[in-house]
Amino acid sequence: MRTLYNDQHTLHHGKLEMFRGELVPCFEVPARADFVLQELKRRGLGAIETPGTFDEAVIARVHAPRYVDFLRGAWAEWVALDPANAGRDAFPSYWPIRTFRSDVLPASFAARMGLFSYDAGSPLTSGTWAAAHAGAGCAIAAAQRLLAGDRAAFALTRPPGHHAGADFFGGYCFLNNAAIAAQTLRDAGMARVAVLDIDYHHGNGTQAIFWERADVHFTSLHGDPHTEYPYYLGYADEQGAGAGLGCNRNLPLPRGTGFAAWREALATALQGIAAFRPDALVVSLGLDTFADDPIAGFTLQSADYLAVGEDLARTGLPTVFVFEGGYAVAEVGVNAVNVLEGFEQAA
Ligand code: Q9C
Ligand code: ZN
Repeated sequence: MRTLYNDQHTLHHGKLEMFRGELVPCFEVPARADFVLQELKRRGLGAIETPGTFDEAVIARVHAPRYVDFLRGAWAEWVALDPANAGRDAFPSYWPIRTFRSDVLPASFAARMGLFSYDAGSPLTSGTWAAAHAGAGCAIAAAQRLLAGDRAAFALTRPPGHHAGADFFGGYCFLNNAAIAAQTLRDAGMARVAVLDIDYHHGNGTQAIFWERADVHFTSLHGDPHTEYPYYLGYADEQGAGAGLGCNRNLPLPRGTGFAAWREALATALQGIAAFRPDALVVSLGLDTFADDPIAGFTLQSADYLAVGEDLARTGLPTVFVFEGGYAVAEVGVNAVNVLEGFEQAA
């Protein structure tokens, strides 16, 4: 299968993130994508292409214009506050939680940082917009490969996307690449698209984007939010609303879950997706379900990812894979490519 990749991802390189009261080195680093790229080449999985310019209209169908405008100009605003800011990343410090207003767009940059985010773990850097924008282009181009008749395509993107909502960043995510891929398929005339999120963390952004929609089915397998990030969404009783009622499915699993139980949940997820009769599948491919991941709690082994790919191939659906989390940096390439190769062998 083809990989859509843009080396501009390296422009997003956060220095530190807030963790347990101190700033620690970022887990979400450029080397993650480098390891995946290297493994793709080593195993000759298929052509690796860099998309050219693209029509941004689909981004505006997923994200709020005032949020996209903010992201595009955020770094310049941050440096304008103090020239010394050029040497440090931007973090939010204030959030409009319940009882505050979110309809007013404040003039203050600090206030807008908080309005458009939900955690202090996602530094905004000089190259965040360029990298996220190029990543969205990869997601669009991967969706277009399906429209051209390919069975599958891989968007090798970072920063990741599934925690980003219509108008907020968080969880290392700024633009929701999986949602952008799904919307691209819808805009091209596919009637129904399913998004399956197998990152360790619940895909709260993707769920929120499609919450009231009947045309995009969202299913997520993830660590139980009672104990796992992002904590405030991802429970089993969240089924969608309005026209989208019944088009959202969460399968939370306890910290410590191993491959046998995880794979059973995957089978449950795939049955629900088949019942939706989608025209295509978008997989939010997080590899932080790996046993040695430093910030997650499942125990999948590298060989298990081959079986994951095989299970996904048996849906028979045209499939876009979108790279999400996975922080065991040295192993993330083997684990990601195992999924893709398992898929190709069973397809
Ligand atoms: N310092 C994705 O996997 N922080 N995002 C967890 C570790 C947030 C993960 C605590 C984790 C976000 C795309
Ligand atoms: Zn994750």
